[in-house]
Amino acid sequence: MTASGTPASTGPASVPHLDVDPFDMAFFADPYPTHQRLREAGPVVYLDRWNVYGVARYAEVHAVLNDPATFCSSRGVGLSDFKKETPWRPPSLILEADPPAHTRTRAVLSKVLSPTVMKQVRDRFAAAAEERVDALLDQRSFDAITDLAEAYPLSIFPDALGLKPEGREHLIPYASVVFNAFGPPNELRQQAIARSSPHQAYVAEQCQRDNLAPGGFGACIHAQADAGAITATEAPLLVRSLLSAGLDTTVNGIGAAVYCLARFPEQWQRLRDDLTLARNAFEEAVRFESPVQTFFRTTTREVELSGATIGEGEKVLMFLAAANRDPRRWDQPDSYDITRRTSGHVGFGSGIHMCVGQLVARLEGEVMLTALARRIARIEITGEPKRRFNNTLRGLDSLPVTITPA
Ligand code: 4IA
Repeated sequence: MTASGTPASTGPASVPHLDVDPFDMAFFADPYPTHQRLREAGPVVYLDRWNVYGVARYAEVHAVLNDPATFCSSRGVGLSDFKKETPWRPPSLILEADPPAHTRTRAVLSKVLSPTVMKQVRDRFAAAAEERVDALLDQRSFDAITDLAEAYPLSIFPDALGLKPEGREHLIPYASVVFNAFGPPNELRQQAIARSSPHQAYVAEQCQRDNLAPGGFGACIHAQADAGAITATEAPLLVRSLLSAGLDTTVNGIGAAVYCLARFPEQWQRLRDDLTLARNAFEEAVRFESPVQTFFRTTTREVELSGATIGEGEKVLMFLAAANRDPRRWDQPDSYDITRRTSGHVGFGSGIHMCVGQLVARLEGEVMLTALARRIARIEITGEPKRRFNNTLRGLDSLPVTITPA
């Protein structure tokens, strides 16, 4: 059954049907009441608007993520089923793949983004964070999204990849297309894809071996082709994964952390009193805001999930953000608490597909929050935060702040 062809009145009788659209502007503006409705309606629900199953409780989101043989990724992790529709771009060799194909590409990116590699880039990432904070202290009043959450990753990640300076303005718009494209065929997705050609052309070109500086993440991926781990044809597509997933995610993760710390001054004070909390303050922001809000899987067979029977070839929408605030799993889920035991949150996913770049994200978050907390006494929000609307990513377009030096 396709989203376009099925009357809303049909579908599975055994699960609650909801008429909510988790991809419309009203939902994005305030998803929390709907997240609660989704969790309370039952362990598995059916969303008539898009003809998909949904899971919003922690237990079911975790279960789906950890059964990749039944809930596969190779038919796409957006609404579109690659078995029925042509993908908007060639599928990712890691995100949109299942074992055994996934196992091989995953091993390559794991090696390229390993703890050893993090040790090599750490001092550079930390120095750049200090430099960014220097500039912000000169400004005093600035936009925490453009001047901090975007400016910092842009000052390190493209260089770490080995990209040339020209054309980097395509990176965030390209990622924005990627994340909108996981959603349903609404205005956001259709407009994003319609305008994607220049961004796609830029990205395809930068993935080529000759365009990636020696020593960078990109060159390391191509070196894995020499070692026989992947083919020379696969290497550019794996570089594309870093360009797709490596920048806008950390922009929204750092943006989330700053937005949390600006709204909850007592947490900011705790961080200032103990800078070793920086890494967990970032992790808690990923749980609390869940920059990546949702993802789909597709069933490979009929399956029973918490009493609901789901047929083969059905899309299942996982509400990562709702699972990360499920009161069945978390104490005071709606509090931002930098000393919380955050492990087990699904903001980076879970299981075999869990974020392969998580060490890069955590490194950026940790060194930036450390640099901020060391030198800034107060962060005040001085204007209306403006939301950025995307089918998958949650974050702000603008967050006007004024800082007071320590
Ligand atoms: C890829 C889930 C998100 C962070 C993501 C987006 C794109 C890709 C991977 C992950 O293109 O491989």
